[in-house]
Amino acid sequence: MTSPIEVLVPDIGGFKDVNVIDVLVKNGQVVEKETPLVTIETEKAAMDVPSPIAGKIAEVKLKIGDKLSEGSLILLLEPAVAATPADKPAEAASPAESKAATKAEPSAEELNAAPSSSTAASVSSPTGASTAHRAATSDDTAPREARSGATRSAAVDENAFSKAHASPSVRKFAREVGADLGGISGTSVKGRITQEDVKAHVKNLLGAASSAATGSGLPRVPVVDFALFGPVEVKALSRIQKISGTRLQASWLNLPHVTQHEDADISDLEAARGALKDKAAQAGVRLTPLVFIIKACILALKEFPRFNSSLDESGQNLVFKNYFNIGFAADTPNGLVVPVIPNADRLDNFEIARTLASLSEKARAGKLKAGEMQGGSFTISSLGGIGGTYFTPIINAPEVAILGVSKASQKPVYERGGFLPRLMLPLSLSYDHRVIDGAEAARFVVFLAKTLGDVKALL
Ligand code: CAO
Repeated sequence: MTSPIEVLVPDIGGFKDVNVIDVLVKNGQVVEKETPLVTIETEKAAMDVPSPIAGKIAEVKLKIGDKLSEGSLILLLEPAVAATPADKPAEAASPAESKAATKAEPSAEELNAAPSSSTAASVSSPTGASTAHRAATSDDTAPREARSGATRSAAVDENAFSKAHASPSVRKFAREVGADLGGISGTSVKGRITQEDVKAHVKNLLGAASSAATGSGLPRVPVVDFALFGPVEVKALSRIQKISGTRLQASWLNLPHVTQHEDADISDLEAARGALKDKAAQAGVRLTPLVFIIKACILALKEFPRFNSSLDESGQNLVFKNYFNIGFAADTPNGLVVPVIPNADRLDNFEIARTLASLSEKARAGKLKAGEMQGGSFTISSLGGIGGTYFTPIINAPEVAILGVSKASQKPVYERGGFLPRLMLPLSLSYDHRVIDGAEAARFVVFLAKTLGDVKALL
């Protein structure tokens, strides 16, 4: 077993306290001579410091963000057994030797001789450190590249590639995987492109290609390694979240959603609800505003039956339902569920309140049966007990509309020549625009608001 040698920062042209912007190796990793170890960045360029010899990394001694100067310790390296005399550990550790060894990336001339081997904008700096200059130097390299007749991927914009802000090792990696650096946004300091950015870009392209192949054709969101930016913790989604997530996404993608907002004046309703509180308590129920909102929705659905319909599988016919099964979104420790109050139109207010309470309790205890979440014809999502004003609920497809309810608050309303304090309830109706026109949706919410203001209709 060979004892580790120290690998130090070589001559980097007199720059001091330069930033470590990437650590390219890990403890225990086997490296070849010239394998890039770290990327450092001066005011002028990013440089890779390559390994002076082949071996195994014993211990990396720095991290991203550290500041280095010539002679700073980078890591301890166990030399490979087959080390040549020129690669003797003691010699390799000295900055002078490192200087000789740092010419890891091929020069532009070498590139011309061996076009397939590596980077576009990498040039050998006077110090021997391999650097990725930005705009200024890349202009110099571009003509030489052109003369070389190098074979490049047709999809790569060479000009943009050469101007991209990336270290030589990242450029080399991008060449190897055929990625166009010009089309990648860097996530590191000052927009520098990291190897992870290149990987994410390639994954995205592959993902897009595979979804195109499977027919969805949806562009994918970027894959980001969050751990690069700070400590993270990974927790699995709950079973309910996974199921509802898929359904919500299917609805969001398949149904053209529009949300219509309206305020309902529930001042009189609130007074009536207050007057009923004792009676409700005696009956063992809690009359929340949601009870009356359910009642008002049923009246609105009877007036506008399209909102209680669904498109059939062919998408060519509307199925009108002659029942009023009202679903309501319930927030539970395991995620969102939607219990259904069957035939809610046949229940009085106390019965609605009782069913709401028992289904909510079951939902929170995770005891809802599958049948208690099926057969809904219209859904209400009430955030009124929590707060907020308006939101855009996602339709519980194949239903065609959903009512979002927010917290009622006192607002000045201009009436009979002056402003009066009125309790206003924010309503947000999302609807499937394939089935419902905007004018019809506006009529629906206006009717609903009027009904909520009409206590007699709701008691
Ligand atoms: N405006 C003002 N106050 C309201 C209100 C409103 N719109 N709606 C409810 N409140 C009040 C209630 O009156 C009650 O106050 P009191 O105890 O003083 O009477 C309090 O807020 C709490 O009500 P609640 O939430 O317990 O009862 P609810 O009948 O309004 O709602 C349920 C039941 C199950 C729908 C609700 O608890 C819930 O889970 N809501 C979240 C739904 C959700 O997550 N939607 C988003 C889905 S999309 O991610």
